Amino acid sequence: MPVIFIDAKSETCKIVWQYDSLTSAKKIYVYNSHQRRTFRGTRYTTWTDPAAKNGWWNLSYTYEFFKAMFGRDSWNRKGGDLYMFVHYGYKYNNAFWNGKYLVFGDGDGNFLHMTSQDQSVVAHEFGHAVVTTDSGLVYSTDSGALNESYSDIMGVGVDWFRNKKSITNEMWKIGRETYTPKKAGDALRYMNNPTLDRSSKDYYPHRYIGSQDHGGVHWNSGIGNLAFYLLVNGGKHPRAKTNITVKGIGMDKALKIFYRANRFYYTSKTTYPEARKYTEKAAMDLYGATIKDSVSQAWAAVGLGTYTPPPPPTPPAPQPKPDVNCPKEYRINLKSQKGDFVNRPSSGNYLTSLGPNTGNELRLKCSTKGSAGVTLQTIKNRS
Ligand code: ASN
Ligand code: ZN
Ligand code: CA
Repeated sequence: MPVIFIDAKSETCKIVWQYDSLTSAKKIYVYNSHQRRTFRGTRYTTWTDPAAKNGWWNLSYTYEFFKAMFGRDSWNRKGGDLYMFVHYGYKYNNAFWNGKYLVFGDGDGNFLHMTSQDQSVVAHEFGHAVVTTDSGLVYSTDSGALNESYSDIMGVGVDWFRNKKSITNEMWKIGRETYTPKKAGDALRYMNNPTLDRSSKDYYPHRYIGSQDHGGVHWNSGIGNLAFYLLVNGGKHPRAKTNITVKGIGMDKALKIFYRANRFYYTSKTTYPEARKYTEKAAMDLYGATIKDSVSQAWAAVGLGTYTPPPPPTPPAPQPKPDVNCPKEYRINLKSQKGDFVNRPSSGNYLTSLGPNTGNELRLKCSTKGSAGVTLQTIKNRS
């Protein structure tokens, strides 16, 4: 049965959202942790609290995104119930997936504000549940950075989906709705230019290799994030670390490639160089060699390997210009030397005798094909 949401405020009462309630197994339960670090909260049944109401919507769109884009039914692919805890902890400046629940702090009002109200944050945490189910990318070093990057990618994906599949520059700013509520225009992470946050990396040879942040999972995620951004939008490395120009393929294809790589090829230990290989493979499966080339370009642009363009097709050998008078038949009377005299045909053309000649008449044919060599010289000498 279709469930249709209509924008009652617009004059045209536009449909803003619809889904089929019979095919959707979406089950979302929102709990209030009452600002304590507990999962013994109370379940919301009324929706006046914006942390719960907007949280529900953000998770609902996330579910619908995975369903519509990849045919995925919830985080575990089996229609698993979704439990969301809001107001978790006191001024808690974070959100996370704990293996069972999606958990959202209120933030302290300076660094973060109401994390459940941020679409990219809710989708990001759901992304962790998907990664855990599909590839199990271990949350440290390269595999951890790929895990983080996957969550950011799906975060921007849900934003795009919610915006009727139209990209804006703002969408590349992860966490912009919750980050520094007193300051406009900034974000937790910038997928289109990761080093803007002053901790993320955007070039694999310069990746963080220390032990903080589980081996830099939130910093080295910038490398994957930028590769994804370039794959979608096209262009070059924002800080000119490489000189490759990526041919963009748009959001829909890029999302499907990254989803498929994590779903079928990544393992718990996948590294960045392997991610290049696996996303190329996924691109080849889905769309063929040209799109796969864009994937290679995107990774090469962030310092993962090189990209050598396929050799340009060899230009066809120049074809001899046909003689202006070709093809044509000539008749020359040898005795009177009257008739159609012709110039020596240009190279690649042939004058062929159309013998047997009758009487004194020489009949010649000029053509671009042939083997005989009756030249004009010969004709003249005959006279
Ligand atoms: N917000 C952080 C993240 O999802 C918390 C965590 O789970 N590491 O990356
Ligand atoms: Zn994360
Ligand atoms: Ca801000």
